[in-house]
Amino acid sequence: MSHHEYRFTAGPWNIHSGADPFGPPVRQEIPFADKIKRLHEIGYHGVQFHDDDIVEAEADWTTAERTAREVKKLLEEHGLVAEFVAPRLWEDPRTIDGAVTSNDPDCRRYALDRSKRCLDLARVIGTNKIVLWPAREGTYLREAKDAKLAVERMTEYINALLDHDPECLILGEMKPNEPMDQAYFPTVGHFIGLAYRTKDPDRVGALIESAHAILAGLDPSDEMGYALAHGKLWGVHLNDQNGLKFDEDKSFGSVDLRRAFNQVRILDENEYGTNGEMVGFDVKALRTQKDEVCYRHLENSRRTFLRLLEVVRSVDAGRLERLRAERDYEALDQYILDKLMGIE
Ligand code: GLO
Ligand code: MG
Repeated sequence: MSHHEYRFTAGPWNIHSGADPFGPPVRQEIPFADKIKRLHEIGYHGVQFHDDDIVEAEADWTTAERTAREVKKLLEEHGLVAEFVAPRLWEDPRTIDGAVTSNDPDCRRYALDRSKRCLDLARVIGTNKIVLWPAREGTYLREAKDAKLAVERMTEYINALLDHDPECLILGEMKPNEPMDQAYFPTVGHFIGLAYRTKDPDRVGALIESAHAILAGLDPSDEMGYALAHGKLWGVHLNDQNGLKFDEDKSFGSVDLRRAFNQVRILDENEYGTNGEMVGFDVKALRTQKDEVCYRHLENSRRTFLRLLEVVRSVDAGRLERLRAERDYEALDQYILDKLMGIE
């Protein structure tokens, strides 16, 4: 197995002032250029963007293009690249009841136009990947929308994006709930099923977020295995999640180290990254964190990934195979625990 290097990314939204639904910001807002500089200093290679992290959604195209070029230049000055751009479709009043699955055709039109523009922005900033997190493509109550039509609308929407940019790659980032009660595409399997219904399945894949899989009651590394088996794991949002509650975006490995170990293991065993895929984190600093240490969650997540990588690569494959063959899963269990405790 090759021992390739990993490239790490995070989004500007991962460095934030700590506001939550119950309280105001508790830290200074950090200028975008400072975030970029610091990401490079702490060992990151790229940046994930929403369209409006680059330029406000209402800007005319001339302004948008110019601003995107400036942002690209800034990235280049720090040796960074853009990993993807995601249309932030969930904040505009026109997407209150969904962007793609809204019952209102004007709202759906807005969402499609904005998404096409997102593809154009992605090109300017130097990536052909866009990420779709279908935040409001679901319902608060069953009777509000048509579940079958929702799938048809999502397929049409993706087809329109594939037509708009014949080189683009579309990565679905699925989450079962929050902000909606029930999402129409709660897991990676749902989205990959839909990918095969589009006009160019080879350009439709997935980004898997650990916390989203956990919220669906699933193991993130198994979800990754599913996408890998389809050749469709093109991005990850590694983080952690303590049970079934709001999406916590905790530092990678901070709740369940073994679950994190297994994510690193499946990625490394399948040489994730050798086709240009990056290791993205979607982690948030704890609200209690002071200004001067507000990047620590990003430093820690990267450090934990790299440390777990050493553990993964130190696993004795022959021993593992033997224990599997003997079906001695108790011994296997303890072997992995000892590895994680640094005893083996
Ligand atoms: C929220 C999602 C969100 C996306 C981001 C990029 O639960 O994880 O943060 O990752 O908007 O698509
Ligand atoms: Mg995410």
